[in-house]
Amino acid sequence: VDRRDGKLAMAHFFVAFTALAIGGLAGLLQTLVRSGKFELPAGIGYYQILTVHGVVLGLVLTTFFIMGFQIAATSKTSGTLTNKQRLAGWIGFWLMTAGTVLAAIMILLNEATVLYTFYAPLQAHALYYIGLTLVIVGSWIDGAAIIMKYAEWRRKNPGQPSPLLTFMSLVNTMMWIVATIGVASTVLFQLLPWSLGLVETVNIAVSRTLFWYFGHPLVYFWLLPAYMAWYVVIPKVIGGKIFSDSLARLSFILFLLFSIPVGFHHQLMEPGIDPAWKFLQVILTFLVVIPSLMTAFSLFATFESFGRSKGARGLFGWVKKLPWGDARFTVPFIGMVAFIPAGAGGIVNASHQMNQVVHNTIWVTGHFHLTVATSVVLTFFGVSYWLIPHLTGRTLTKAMNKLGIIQAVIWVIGMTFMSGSMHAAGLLGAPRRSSYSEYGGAAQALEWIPYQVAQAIGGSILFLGIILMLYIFINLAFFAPKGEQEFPVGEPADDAEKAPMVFENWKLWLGITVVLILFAYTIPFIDLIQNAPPGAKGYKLW
Ligand code: HAS
Repeated sequence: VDRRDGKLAMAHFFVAFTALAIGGLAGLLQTLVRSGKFELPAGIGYYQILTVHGVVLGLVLTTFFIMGFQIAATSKTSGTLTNKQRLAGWIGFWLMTAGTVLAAIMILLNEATVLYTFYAPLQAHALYYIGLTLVIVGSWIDGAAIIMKYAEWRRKNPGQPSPLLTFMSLVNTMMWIVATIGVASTVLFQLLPWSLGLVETVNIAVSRTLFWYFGHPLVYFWLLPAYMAWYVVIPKVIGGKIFSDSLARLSFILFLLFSIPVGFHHQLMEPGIDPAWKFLQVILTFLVVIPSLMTAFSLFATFESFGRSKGARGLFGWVKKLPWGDARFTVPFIGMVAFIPAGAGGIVNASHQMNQVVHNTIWVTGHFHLTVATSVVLTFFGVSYWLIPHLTGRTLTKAMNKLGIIQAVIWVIGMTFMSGSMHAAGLLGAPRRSSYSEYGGAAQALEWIPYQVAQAIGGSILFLGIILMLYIFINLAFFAPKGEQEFPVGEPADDAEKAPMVFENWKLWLGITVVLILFAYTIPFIDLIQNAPPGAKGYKLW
């Protein structure tokens, strides 16, 4: 990657890892409070800390890391950004950073204790919403750098499929832009005027629906960069080939189509939405599971083909041939394994009847600590081990490589305690998003307490993992020996056919995406507006 593009990507990573430090500390404090053995000092509230944790890790760490990674990946595979493209990247970066700082100040002042989902009736200071708007608009401009580079590559290489990593970055960017229209609408047209006192009420059901229109593709926006590493980088790291370039493209296109019209699976327990539309969106949710199953298949195939090419025999002989001592492989691999129970939990959530058991319990928190906070985050750490030194002109030493593996093992131990006990306590009915309480000595609540102590133990172990990760990051960014670290980009298997050009037909894919969204959401939105309770009708738009 060109040094100038590297600087842009690194700027994103500095913000991302600062977020990791702040958000990780907030997470530790939360688990300690919930264990009942610790009280927050200086009048700091539990929900304030919970908001810091969710916003800073769920929204800031992820968005900045992903944008930085995708810029580096596009620059590597489609060529150095032009000055105009890089300028878009920097403008986007600074807007996002300014918005983040503004939102963070409001949370620290306790003026925006609205959790990371920030939906009504919780209300924040207007400056918080303005901060979020800057982050969203900034991310669009940042993403424009990738779109412009892709368009330029296609112009220069007519009739050729674009480089796989660029293609994947583009799909994720487009999915993000389509999805953020939902959250931008509720922020700009509902929450901001409401917090400024311009309107007295807002239609809460509409605001939550707009949020989840965005909220579900948001989780795939986190996941797809991990899939980029799994599909393209890992085969090269292990010395193998990409199982199928076309299958990888198809799975990304399926994510674009099916990620968005599924938000109702977060609202299955909410009134005001006709069950028939919930049913439809549940079906679409099961369709969006398919590209993940394709990914699992493809990864097993990559690993097995590689192992067999090295002479492995028997059903699982290939496992022994994988490079277990290489953090660039082992750390994301642990993330992949975690995604098996994580995804199974997601399927439980999406099943309407079972959702009634787990909704709003801490099971859901356990689910997303396996998905985003293990599968995705460990993959991001695994990517950092080669990408940060690649961008800073340094190398990953043996000692740091070993520390990387130790870090992942610590993470898994901490997460097994924390997420495991969250799942278990959730099945016993423990609510999510609640501080420590004995609920007046209720027998059921007493059952939750040992699990909450286990969560605190897990949270403390995870915090150690965060300190170790920050140490590795600082080493790779500033102190590791100078040298050249490879940016591993896998190649398709020798007998692979060229990817068909239909994958690059954006009119077709974006067209189907829009049709599916309109199909899944138009009538429910009309219902929500028409059936709004009298108070909500006070708002002139909705
Ligand atoms: Fe989810 C709630 C359903 C995936 C994140 N989810 C959440 C929330 C978050 C989140 C943050 O239907 C909470 C939001 C809030 O604050 O309220 N989720 C799903 C489904 C999937 C899913 C069906 N979620 C994710 C991913 C996330 C994420 C990914 C972040 C990155 N989720 C739900 C539902 C709710 C929900 C409901 C609402 C619950 C409620 O009531 O509030 C699917 O996409 C999962 C498909 C995945 C698989 C696994 C495939 C396995 C692979 C690994 C292969 C491994 C290999 C290595 C090859 C089917 C690809 C193995 C090698 C060996 C040797 C073993």
